[in-house]
Amino acid sequence: VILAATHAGVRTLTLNRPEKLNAANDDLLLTLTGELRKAESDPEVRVVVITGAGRGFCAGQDLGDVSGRGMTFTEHLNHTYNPLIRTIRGLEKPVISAVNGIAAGAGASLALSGDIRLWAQGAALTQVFSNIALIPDSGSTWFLPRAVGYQRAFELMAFAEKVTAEDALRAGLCERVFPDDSFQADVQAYAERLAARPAHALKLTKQALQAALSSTLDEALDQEAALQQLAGDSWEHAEGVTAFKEKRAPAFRRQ
Ligand code: LHQ
Repeated sequence: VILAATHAGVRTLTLNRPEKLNAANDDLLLTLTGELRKAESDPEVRVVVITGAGRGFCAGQDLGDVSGRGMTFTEHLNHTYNPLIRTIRGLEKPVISAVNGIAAGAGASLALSGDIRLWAQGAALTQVFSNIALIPDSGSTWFLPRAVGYQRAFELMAFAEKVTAEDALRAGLCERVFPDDSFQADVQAYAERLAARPAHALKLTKQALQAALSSTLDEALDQEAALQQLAGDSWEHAEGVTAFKEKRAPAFRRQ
């Protein structure tokens, strides 16, 4: 259900149920979470990319799959989707959501959850939950209003309106849009550029940014002061300063 490969420090995890637009069953969700944890502890991996095989990114819960039926909705979310989203956000390496096609329901949440969101021109996002009279889950109620504001988020959720790549870029739901034809290569090139950045500093940046999303300015200033010490004590910082003085590019990748 998940294809995994590493090239040049970039671990790409591909949702692989293309005939169902990569709709998620428990196997896919638990395998993806397990793969993220493996990527975390693999020293070769500096950046993780999550993408989909075929024309879809992820169509959300597989509505034909019964694997979650022995559980309540709450138990199902706590067993599969919530650990996945928490793992993405808690990972000490950057995670890129590479949205190659339609992202619907919990698939839209997955698309929104990356530290960086790269979209193909033909991709789209839809909060389809209300089509089946459910509420947005897997973090959508948290991610979407932070990007588009409360009322726009409510409207997108109420009508399951499709957001195109162009609109997503304008609305701050993605950072870059690449042509469909070269999407995979463009994502890999982007991810390799990210992999060349200082991994330890990015880990601390991810931590500081997430803490700041739910803190006061006072708390954020304290958090920055504490984490800056860890960054400042690192070999990466020494290398960055030396490289600046020597007027050369810093070498942040040692493996
Ligand atoms: C699918 C699916 C799918 C199965 C396309 N399942 N087969 C829910 C419940 C419990 C606990 C936890 O949380 C959740 C969270 C959720 O994610 S709820 C939302 C679940 N997802 C949906 O309701 C999306 C349903 N799909 C759609 O609305 C459309 O398929 C979209 C808008 C994604 C794409 O539309 P099209 O591009 O027109 O493609 P299609 O509809 O023709 O789909 C292609 C095939 O994929 C088709 O199969 P077929 O055999 O007819 O070719 C679909 O049945 C299948 N598929 N989504 N979620």
